[in-house]
Amino acid sequence: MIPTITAFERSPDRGRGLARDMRVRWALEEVGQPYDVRLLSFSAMKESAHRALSPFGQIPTYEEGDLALFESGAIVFHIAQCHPGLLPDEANARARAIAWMFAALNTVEPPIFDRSLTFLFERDKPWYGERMASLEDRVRVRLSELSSRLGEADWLDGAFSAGDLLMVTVLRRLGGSGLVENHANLSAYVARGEARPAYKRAFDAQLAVFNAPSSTG
Ligand SMILES: N[C@@H](CCC(=O)N[C@@H](CS)C(=O)NCC(=O)O)C(=O)O
Repeated sequence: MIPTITAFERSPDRGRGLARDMRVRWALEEVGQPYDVRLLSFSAMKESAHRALSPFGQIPTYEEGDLALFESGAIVFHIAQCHPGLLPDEANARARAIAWMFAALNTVEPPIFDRSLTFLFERDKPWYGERMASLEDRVRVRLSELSSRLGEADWLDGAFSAGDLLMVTVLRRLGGSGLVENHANLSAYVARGEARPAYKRAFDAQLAVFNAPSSTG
């Protein structure tokens, strides 16, 4: 059965692949699972039909037969559980890869996402400079810790896993800030993720949506 995911009809990131459908697309491409995409306007995301799938009126969602999921991490986890390739078979290695999935979304993403929100929506506030400095300090600490753990390895724990997939998508949100570039191993890690053929297919697919003539102008 071909799953259907949802994505922005017009992504505010202008095709840079920062919206969270990107990680779901990438996971599906990694495991070779074809998928359909239903594109949503910002208003459609808040209507009851979509809220039945996503209580918070957000993308991405995932529908496959009787199953409807929201939360990109849960969706990537489901894909990784249903197909080989994104989680190791050995039980302890699998548990560690899942720990990295949580670390990406629960420990590394929050300060990075807060920084993005502040940069996008709070630049006119009198306290912007102070707030940004404090958020960037928090991001720097996390990156430094992550860099120490990664060391010279290609991936966070052995072979590429769903943990790496999520971590790379989280770090990409810092593109242009120079923060990742302070750590050569993290820059190389992100580049390694972006060089994967499955990543490229997912990126091109979301970019094609942005470049397509829009029905809403
Ligand atoms: N924790 C959720 C966050 C989902 C999320 O924030 N989606 C964004 C796009 S990346 C969205 O729909 N934003 C519009 C909104 O919240 O109204 C996940 O990982 O799926």
